[in-house]
Order: sequence, then structure tokens, then C-alpha cells
Amino acid sequence: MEHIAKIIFGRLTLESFPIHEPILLGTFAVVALGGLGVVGAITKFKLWGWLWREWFTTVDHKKIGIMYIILGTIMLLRGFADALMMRAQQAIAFGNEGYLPAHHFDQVFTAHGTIMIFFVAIPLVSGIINFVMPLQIGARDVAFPYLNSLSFWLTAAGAALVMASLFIGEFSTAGWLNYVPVSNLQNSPGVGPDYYLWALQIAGVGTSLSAINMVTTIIKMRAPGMTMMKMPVFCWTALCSQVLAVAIFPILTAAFAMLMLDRYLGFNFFTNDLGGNPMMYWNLVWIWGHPEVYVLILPVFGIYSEVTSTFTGKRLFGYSSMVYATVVITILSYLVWLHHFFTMGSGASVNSFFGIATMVISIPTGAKIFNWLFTMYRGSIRFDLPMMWVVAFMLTFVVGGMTGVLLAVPPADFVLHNSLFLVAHFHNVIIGGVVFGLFAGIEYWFPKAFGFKLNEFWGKVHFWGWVIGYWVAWTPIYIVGLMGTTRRMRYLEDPTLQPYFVIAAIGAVIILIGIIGFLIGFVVSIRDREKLKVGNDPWDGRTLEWSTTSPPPAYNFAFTPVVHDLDAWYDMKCRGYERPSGGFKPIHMPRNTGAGVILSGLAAVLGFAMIWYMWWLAALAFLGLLVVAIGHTFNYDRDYYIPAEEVERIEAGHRPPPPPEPRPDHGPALEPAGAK
Ligand code: HEM
Ligand SMILES: [Cu+2]
Repeated sequence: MEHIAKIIFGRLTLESFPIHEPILLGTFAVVALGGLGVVGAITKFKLWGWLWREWFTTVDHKKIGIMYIILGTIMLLRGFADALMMRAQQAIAFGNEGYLPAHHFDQVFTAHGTIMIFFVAIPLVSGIINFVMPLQIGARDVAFPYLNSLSFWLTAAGAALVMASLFIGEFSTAGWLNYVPVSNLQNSPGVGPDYYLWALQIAGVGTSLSAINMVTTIIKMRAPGMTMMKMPVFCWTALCSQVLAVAIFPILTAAFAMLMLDRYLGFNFFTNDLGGNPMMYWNLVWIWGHPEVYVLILPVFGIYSEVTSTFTGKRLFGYSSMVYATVVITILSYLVWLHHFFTMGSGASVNSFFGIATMVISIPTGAKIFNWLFTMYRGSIRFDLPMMWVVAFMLTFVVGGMTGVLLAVPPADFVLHNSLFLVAHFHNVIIGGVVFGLFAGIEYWFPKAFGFKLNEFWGKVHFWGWVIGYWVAWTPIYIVGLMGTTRRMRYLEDPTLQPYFVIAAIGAVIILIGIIGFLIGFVVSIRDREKLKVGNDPWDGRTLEWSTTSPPPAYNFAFTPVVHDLDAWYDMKCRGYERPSGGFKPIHMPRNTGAGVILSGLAAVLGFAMIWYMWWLAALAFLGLLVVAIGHTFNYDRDYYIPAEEVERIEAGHRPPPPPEPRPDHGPALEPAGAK
């Protein structure tokens, strides 16, 4: 009997469910009830068919972008819940054990880091690139629409596996990069590291495919006249970011694959025996890891650039220096990974090289800061929410950049590595840089995606909660870190440190207020959508996405725009552009397909089966993957035409009010040709 159960369920037994852990059980109850509620509501309102046809199977880059953002937002709630748990534990655990058992605490920091990077930051960045970039370059869609759908669903499948680990089995305890030796089979015989590996391999394939797709789109699908140096800065930063992603993700995949061989087949790449070397794992994951932070922040720098020039009503100062700075950062970011283990023992020369290379990155980054400042200088700045995020970013990020330069000095790093100072540094740049920028982007492009603005009051709650909360939460951590407090500690002996951790916990609660404001903002704005309705170009934008309707039609542009200048839409407005009202032609469009979502579902089953050693199920899922993938190649019904009459009908329904008069502070409405 037991033998048969073992064949069917592999390692999965009743013991795998956390019935003895009240915290997990409570969470499970909440998630299960919430999930049942959602499923029930969708069934009651008969929305399954609509969801499947319009969203799950869509290949429209705009809808895929929106789904990425929804995924990232949901996972942000999970990642933040983990953060609150750690903050609570560290605030009370002085001279006592606190409330989280050690094994659970280790899973929490691992899950928090993994989720925040792979399932919050990456999906949100991908989502914004997906939504905005094709519109900005005047394209109908991305280069490979079906691949785009597959990429998204693979990411979602990875996220689903991480979520499953919460209630079935356990997650890794080896930190957000699943470090050996903790993640070696010998030290972690359970399923934790396997959940990590399968979730990230599946999601990683999605991210690599998506990057290839975005690079191809930017290179091949720009509107006529849009030379590389007439491309909006956001597209440049997206291009560099995605080129970097194409270069680095295979390294991560290879490193994880080797760790899988270690864990499943007894290889010894990263063990201490038989010639294995754990430091090689650290090397490989950080050759991915350091550039990855630039994969995230470069597009966000692009968002700041777009917002700054729109809300100051001026062309971006130093466009070409911005482009060169982006390219230089892209290249340099590849050369600095060893600063993550200065203490490895590679010697003074190697450490000096990597220290100096790291510091050099601050030069092009600083150049960008000055470009934003000079754009704002003597502009008439409108402090709407997107612009408020830019200002908060500049003030916050600069501090994080400087503590980064400090950590790049090897002797200083010998003292500070593995301390909370480092943790404060990277939260400083990732929250003050990436997260603030994503929020700026969401506020900025939301009216384009849905045709109405986000509620301003709740937007401000969101803003102040995060900005004040950030500083309250992380300043004390900088201080205790500088005093030598180690990271990833479940409890501390020294009671004089407690006040700092209590303040940090209060800061996290203030951030919680910001997050609640963010969520309420969506609900309230959707309720008041008629009142918040705006035209196609509510911010007086400068790039092509503002030239089409809000929301844009499936085909984006009835006629492909022809570009003459940087800030193409501003240029068109100056020249008195009018939307064409006739002469429409049928438009060639890609057809929706369920292949992406089905393949990803099978990939998740494959991962789950491999994690639990259910070999028969793994074989079946793998076979299923092959059948569906090959079957899809025989699907010749992949495109259709939107008839000209329908285009005409859609365009007539969306006829916008005449474009606003260029504001007087924009300078002369019609600059002489060639004037800069
Ligand atoms: C929103 C507020 C946030 C709070 C309060 C918070 C809190 C924490 C805490 C308490 C730790 C563990 C520190 C320790 O080692 O003792 C941590 C680790 C970490 N956080 Fe956050 N975090 C936040 C947001 C983020 C975001 C937005 C990201 C990335 C996008 C992120 C990425 C990470 C990573 C990668 C780790 C390292 C995990 C590890 O040690 O393996 N965090 N965070
Ligand atoms: Cu680094």
C-alpha cells in the first residue's frame, strides 16, 4: 500500500501539508476563501468565457502588459506580507525567540526576496515595456505576439509554483538566490530548493523569450522615419535592458540546471566533494544578478525621462547623452559582479578592478540625474503624481547610489558585507529607484490604458505612504548595519538595538498604508471612471502613444504614423495633425490562441511533479508539452483581417476632441525646421 502511494504521490504525504503551523493554516484559510470567492463570482457572472477569449488567450501586447502588471501587483502583496512578518519578528525578538520558528523565518526571507525580484519587479517592468513600447514606436504589436502570450503565462506558472509551496511542502531556506551550500541536497533534502529551481526555470524561460521578443520588436518594427536616434528614450532603455536580459538569463538557467543535476542526479558541480566548488555557483548567479538590477532599473530610468520631459513641457535635456549613458551602463554592468564577494579571497588586484569598475558606473548614472535636473531647470513643472514620483526618486535614489559607491570600496565592504547596511542599500535603490519609477509609470500610462485617470487623493496616500514609509523603515536599518548588525537574523542579543527595529517596523506599517491607498485608488477610480474620464492626450504628451485613442484600439494605429522628429507626437501637434477620417484599409492582425496558457499550465504540472518525484506525472506532463507545442505548429489559422468598414466604425466612435493648443510655455509652436 505504502509502496503504491509512493509511486503515485512521490514524496508527497499528508505530512507535507502544514497542518501543525497555525500561521500557515490561517493564511491558507484566507487565501482559499478569497480564491473561492473570486471563482464563485466569475462563475456567477458567467465571466469564464469572456476571460478566456478576451484575456487568457489574448496575444495583444496591451492586454498582456496589463496582465503582467496585475500579476506583479498581486505578488507585491504576498512579498510585502513576508516583509511585514520579518519586520514584526525582528522588532520583538530581543532576548526571546519571537514568534517565527527558525525554519519558517528562513523561508520567509527567501520567499520575500525571490518574489519581490522575480515575480514583482520583473513582471511590472515587462508589463510596462509590453504596454508602452510598441505604441511608442508606432507598431501594431510586438514581433512575436504568440510568444508574448507564452512568456507571460510561463512567468505566471512560476509564480503559481512559488505560491503552491506555501501550502504544499515548503519553500527554500537558502536565500533569494538559493545559495549553495545551504541548497545542496545534503543540507536541504526537502522540496524547498526544488520549488525554487523549477519555479525560476519556468519563469526564466518566459523572461528570456520575452526579452528576445522585445529586442526584435524595437529593432525591426519602428514606424517609418523613426531612426534609432529619434526613438523615445524609454524605448532605448527598454532595448538596452532587454539586450542585457538576453545576455544574462542563459547564465542563470545554466547555473540552476547544474544545481538541478547536483540535486537530482548526484552531480557535484557545487558541492565540496569530487572537485565541486560552491563559489562557482555564486560567480554564476551574480554574473546574472548584478546586470539584472540594471535590466530592472534602465527601463525605469526611461520612465523618469518620459515623465520629466512631459511634465516640464520641454524636450529632454541631453537626449543623446542619455542614450550613450544607457549604453555605457549596460556594458559596464556586465563587468562588476565580483563586488558581491570581495571577501572570497581573490586578492587585491582583482578586488581593485571590480571595485573601480563598480564606481565608474556612477558616472553615467550621475549624468542622467543631471539631465533630468537640467530638463526641469526653468521648465514650468506640473506636479502631478507621476512627476511627484520623479522628485521622490531623485532625492531617495541618490542616497542609495552613494551608499553603493561606499560598498564598492573593498576594505569598506570587508566590514559591511552581509550586514544590514547592505540590505538597506539595495532596498534604497530598488524601492527608491525601481519601485517608485514603476508607480510613476502606472500613474502616467493608466489613462492611456483605460481612458480615465487614477483618483488623485488615493494616489497621494499611495505616494506619501511609500515615500515617508521608505525613509522611516530603512534609515534605522542603515544605522544598525553600520554598527555591524548581520543580515538574515531571526533574533538579536543586544537590547540597545531594539528601538531601531521597532522604528523600522513602524516604517513598514506606513508603507502598508501606501499599499492600501494604491489598492483603494484602483477601486475608487474604477467606480468613478465616468467622472475621471479624460481625452486621448491628458498629460499633453510628446510621444506616439498619446496620438492614438485611450484605450487604444486593438490595432493601435489605423495608419502607421510617419515620424519626422524626436518627440514625434509633439512634433505632429505643432504641425496641426488631424486624425484621418477616411481611406481606411483592412488591418492584418494575429489571432488569439490558447497554446501559451495551456503550455504554461503543463509546465507548472511538470515542475510540480518533478519537485515531488512523481515521475509518471512528470513524464505525462512532458509528453503533453510536446504534443501541444508540436500540435500548435499545425495551426495555420493564426491571423485575420479587421475589415476597413470596421476600422472606420471604430475610428469614428473614438473621434477625439481636437488636440489641445500647444501650451505657451512650450516655446514657439512651430519651430523652424532643424531647430533644436
Ligand atoms: C516594501 C517594503 C519592504 C520591506 C519592509 C522589506 C523588508 C525586508 C527585510 C526585513 C528583509 C530581510 C533583511 C535581513 O536580512 O534581515 C528583506 C530582504 C530582501 N528584500 Fe525586502 N523589503 C521590502 C521591499 C522589497 C522590494 C520592493 C524588493 C525587490 C524588488 C525587495 C527585495 C529583497 C531581497 C532580494 C532581500 C534579500 C533576501 C535574502 O536575504 O535572501 N524587498 N526585505
Ligand atoms: Cu552588484
